[in-house]
Amino acid sequence: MIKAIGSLASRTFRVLWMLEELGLEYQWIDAAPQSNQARAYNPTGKVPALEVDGTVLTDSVAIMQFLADREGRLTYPAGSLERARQDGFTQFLNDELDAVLWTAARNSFVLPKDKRVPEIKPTLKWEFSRSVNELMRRMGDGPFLMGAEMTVPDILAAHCGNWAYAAKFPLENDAFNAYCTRMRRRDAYVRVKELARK
Ligand SMILES: N[C@@H](CCC(=O)N[C@@H](CS)C(=O)NCC(=O)O)C(=O)O
Repeated sequence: MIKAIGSLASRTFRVLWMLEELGLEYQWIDAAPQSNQARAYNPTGKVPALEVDGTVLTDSVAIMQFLADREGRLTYPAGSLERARQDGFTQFLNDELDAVLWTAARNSFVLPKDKRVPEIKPTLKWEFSRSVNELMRRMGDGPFLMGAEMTVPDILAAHCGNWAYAAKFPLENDAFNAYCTRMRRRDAYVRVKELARK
């Protein structure tokens, strides 16, 4: 039995997207970050969490990679050169896109008011744009980051694209915008969006 814990407006979206891509059965618990419900699964109150056979897993990218590895889909096998390149994309996205967006969020509404440094935001936006350009250079002709095969970092990249749009980051790279649009047309993505209306 799989339970996915966390709200759609959080990184939980990625995990639900992966579950839908893989066609796995799961129960979704719509818990806001730092809610009592979230803390019942993860003492830090952070989401997403994934409960699998009674064990709670945390951290969206680790969860997505676990699910892909377990199913042997949307990933190259561990130990292959392709997997090393795939993991390179995943690390790059975590370091250069997710971390930048998260730093902006922390300095906008997550940290206590007296700890926030809003002046950092223009620098973060500049860094984000530079990293998106580099991501597209690394992708080449696509249609996915690794070429013909969709893998874990594609969900991460497209989710960061959505996050950037919501956070009013500039999205000026046409190739990245077209890539995100393609990803948002996937049936699994649309099914997760529909969860909001249920
Ligand atoms: N590395 C973690 C980050 C989890 C995280 O920080 N989630 C946010 C919501 S997207 C959260 O729960 N924030 C509440 C907090 O930091 O107190 C992941 O990828 O899941």
